[in-house]
Amino acid sequence: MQITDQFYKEFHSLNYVLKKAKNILIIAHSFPDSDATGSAVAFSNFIKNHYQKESTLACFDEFPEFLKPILGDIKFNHPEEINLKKFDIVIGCDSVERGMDRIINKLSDNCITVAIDHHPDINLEVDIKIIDPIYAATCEILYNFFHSLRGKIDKKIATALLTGIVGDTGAFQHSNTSANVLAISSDLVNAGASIAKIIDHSFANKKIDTLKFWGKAIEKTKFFTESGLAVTAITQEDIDTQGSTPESTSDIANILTTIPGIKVAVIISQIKPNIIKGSLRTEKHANVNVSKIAQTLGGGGHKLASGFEMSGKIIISKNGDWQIV
Ligand SMILES: [Mn+2]
Repeated sequence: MQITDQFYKEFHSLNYVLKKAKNILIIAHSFPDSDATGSAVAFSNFIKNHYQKESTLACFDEFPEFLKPILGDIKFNHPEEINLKKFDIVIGCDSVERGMDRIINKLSDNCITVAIDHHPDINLEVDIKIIDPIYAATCEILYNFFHSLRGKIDKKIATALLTGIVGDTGAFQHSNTSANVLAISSDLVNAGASIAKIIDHSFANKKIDTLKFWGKAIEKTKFFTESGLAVTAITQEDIDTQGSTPESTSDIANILTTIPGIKVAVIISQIKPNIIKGSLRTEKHANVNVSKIAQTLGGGGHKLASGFEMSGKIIISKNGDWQIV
């Protein structure tokens, strides 16, 4: 396996700060997914084993129920319910502009901030920035950090890291599944992580509510096969149902882009009575830059995932067809 020496300096600084730190906070992003949760859990276990220190886990939302059978019955602390001033290091894991950005101004002046992320266009100002969209998951970057320290990756840590990798690669189906991702995953399986168990809980056991929500969206999908486009609409009524979360909505886009012949998925959601939000998703191999489309519509984002907002209302006709007026 090729272990990159990228982030050599950052890893060195992070290790130094962790050695000195007394109070460590790890924050996962809002609506935490497998990667955010897996990386936070892996990191706190690593800190316990490698540095013999406890750390605090925080998130603005609760620990995902579906991950408890794999990662354990863990609780996230709500950032507003802990004394943020006491921490001397705060580490944001994954999508740091969806959570860490909300606490960064409330920390003590001496606190060292660290962002570990694989999302593009992150502008959050931190002391140690370990960010590169080349990685499939934040858990992949964490693996490299643990490996660079020659730290022991036990079964618990391996399971948490693999949970993030499985989540963000769609169980090794997305184009971000690089040779390194597979090599790392193989090492994690060797350390005791079970791919079958992780996949079972991450995907197969989706709640019935989620499946119903997906069903409604897939039913409404219009396929334009000549242009490789799949467009669906999520009404306010759909959004108000149990299965609707930002995560389950983005899953719909992932499902649609895996359909042969579909290059771009467009999800139109009625986010306010007269405002619609469009989310554009594509896969790397489709060779489409959806941010250009989003920009034309007054929005933005990056090559593979972009969005826009505009006024409009989704109208469903009697025969179940829909249009935007
Ligand atoms: Mn991620």
